[in-house]
Amino acid sequence: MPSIAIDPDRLLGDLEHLRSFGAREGGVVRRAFSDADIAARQWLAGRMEAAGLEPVFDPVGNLFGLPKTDTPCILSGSHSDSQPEGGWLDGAYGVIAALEVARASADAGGPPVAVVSFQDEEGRFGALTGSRVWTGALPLDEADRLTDLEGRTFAEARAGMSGLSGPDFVDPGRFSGFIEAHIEQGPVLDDAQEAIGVVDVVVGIRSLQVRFTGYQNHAGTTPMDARRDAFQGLVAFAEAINREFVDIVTPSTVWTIGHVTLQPNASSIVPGQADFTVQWRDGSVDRLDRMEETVRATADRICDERALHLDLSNYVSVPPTEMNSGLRGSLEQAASELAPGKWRVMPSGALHDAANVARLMPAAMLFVPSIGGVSHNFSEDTKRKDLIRGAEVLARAIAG
Ligand code: HGY
Ligand code: MN
Ligand code: MN
Repeated sequence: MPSIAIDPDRLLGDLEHLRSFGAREGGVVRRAFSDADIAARQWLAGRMEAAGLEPVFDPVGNLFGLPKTDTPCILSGSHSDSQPEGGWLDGAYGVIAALEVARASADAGGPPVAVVSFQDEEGRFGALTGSRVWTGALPLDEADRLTDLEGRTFAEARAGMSGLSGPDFVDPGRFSGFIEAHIEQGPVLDDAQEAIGVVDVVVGIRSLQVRFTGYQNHAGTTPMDARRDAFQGLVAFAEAINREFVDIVTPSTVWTIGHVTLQPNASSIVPGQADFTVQWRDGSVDRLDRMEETVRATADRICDERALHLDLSNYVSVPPTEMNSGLRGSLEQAASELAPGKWRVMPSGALHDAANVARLMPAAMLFVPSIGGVSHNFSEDTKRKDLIRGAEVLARAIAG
């Protein structure tokens, strides 16, 4: 098997170009289906074509670069959409590293490599929407009913790409396995001054969109005991789950109320409506179940006690996912050759498309360090030598 030599300048040059779509304060704002996202995907399709790959947009905006081969080949990639305030490497790194390995392999007469940029990994409509639909974890008609925080549906958003999207989904049978390169997004590798993480398990996540509806009233004339204050309900809910989780969680369990909107959000009006997301993550299904029971029971109780109406929607559940031992072994071998003494096996506390793709085929992940462990922040960054080393490990794992 010929050794594949990636081109560091081409890798870094494409990463910097992708960074220009939705560029903001060193990071990116590139929400799924936004103009910046669609422009970035069109540019990626051009780069795939220039690499000899056939660019194919599926019905939900996932972009594949398919090599000409009649035997199943390895698929590599990640996502190119971002958080509302995203770093320039989250997802983007895995897409460009995969493209660079595909090019380098073709240049060296190595194995064909397919490339993918999944859509809406960052969950404008929930979480990992594009790969959940592609892998069958989420039926398309159900996905189409998902809404973003402005009330726009997934169907409306994806219609914005109808000129690019084909009618069919790419057959997963075209691929022998999936490897995703990603920044760690945490402090472990950076603190240890290591270069490569090989993932053994991707934690599971559950999340819900919650609405408490009370009664909007005058903040000066409404006695405290006559209020149906949705914000106070949210505060009571947050305090209650923090208390009740103590007997369920471990130090590595996390939970977040990350998005909150109040209606009408005015200083002299008792809030009539509170909309918020609650998500929780852990490596154990049993613990995720017990946390879910607590979330639902606590929301019911708080609303009963405070005469609030409860609505739950946009439920997301991705189970903890073991990575494939065979592909993991290839990554470990490559890491031990290219980063001897500077790599480790580790879990992923962040969610990734690999967790969905693992439902259909062998899947594995490798990490490169995040400086200061910072991510989902405009200042997210990785040393350039680590970006290059990660692509070299990916190339070695794919083509030996
Ligand atoms: O939230 C996550 O874990 C991923 O970065 N979307
Ligand atoms: Mn990501
Ligand atoms: Mn992310």
